[in-house]
Amino acid sequence: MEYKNLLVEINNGIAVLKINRPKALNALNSETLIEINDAGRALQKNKDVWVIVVTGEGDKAFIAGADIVEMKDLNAVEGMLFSQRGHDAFATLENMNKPVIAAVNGFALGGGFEVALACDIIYASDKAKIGFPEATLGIFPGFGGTQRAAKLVGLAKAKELIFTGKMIGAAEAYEMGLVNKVVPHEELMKEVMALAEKIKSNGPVAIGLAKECINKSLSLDMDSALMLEAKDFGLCFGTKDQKEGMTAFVEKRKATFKGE
Ligand code: DAK
Repeated sequence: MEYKNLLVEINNGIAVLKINRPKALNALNSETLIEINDAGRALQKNKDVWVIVVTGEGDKAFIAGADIVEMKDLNAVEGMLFSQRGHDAFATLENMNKPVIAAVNGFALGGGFEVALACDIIYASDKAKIGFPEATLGIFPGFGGTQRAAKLVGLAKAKELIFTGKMIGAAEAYEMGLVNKVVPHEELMKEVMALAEKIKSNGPVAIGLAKECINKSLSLDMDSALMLEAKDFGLCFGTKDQKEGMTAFVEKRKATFKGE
């Protein structure tokens, strides 16, 4: 599929997926949601990709939310379709068995911050502005924001952000636990790529399984979650990577993983 609103670059096992509508501050229209879903699925299947980075084109915005111009006149059926496109795209990012890092390079508002929340790790530029302005538009975060934000920062802080619609800076978002790290704007991609490289040096099958265990734990009781962990842990022992990792330790050398 040719993308109109996305740039996808793959280098040495790391894919950078860039939302490319800088004139609209990378706002998510239906077309972009379909493209994110398609690109995410392709990256999931691509054996040469081990880590994915999501960011926004331009210097100003990660994603300034869902496209208000498109949403404004939707009827109920179109609203449902828009919602489904969003849910498909977000589920693809969240459920792929590869780590996904959000590099928040500017405004990350509403559905835009919800994209970051569907990623596994969030690094933010010190110029980033984060918030859920939906209530100012008469809606509320509907791409998983009420759930994922509350799980990250607790109910009261998530409610404060969502009820007020206020924008906060990266430092406050970090203090709250909304983002993993804040870095100087110019250093963002360098730091994110270093993180991606660090993750890539480890066993990708094990990381994918750990991601599944952590994500599923949110909707499972402790016994079921531990059962899943035991099963996934066991699966590691069926991989060449586990043999290589432990053999390398015993032989006092660095492991070379192949994702097998
Ligand atoms: N949608 C469409 N266009 C947008 C946009 C957006 N979200 N954000 C910015 N733009 C466009 C502006 O209209 C402007 O276009 P032109 O006028 O140049 O044609 C261009 O980007 C530059 O924006 P500004 O001129 O406004 O730039 P400023 O630096 O002055 O302000 C800003 C930057 C980010 C503070 C401001 O643009 C702003 O407040 N933008 C809107 C932010 C926002 O409210 N985002 C939340 C959208 S609501 C759903 C689930 C979830 C959602 C929807 C449905 N379902 C389950 C169905 C999610 C909803 C949202 O995300």
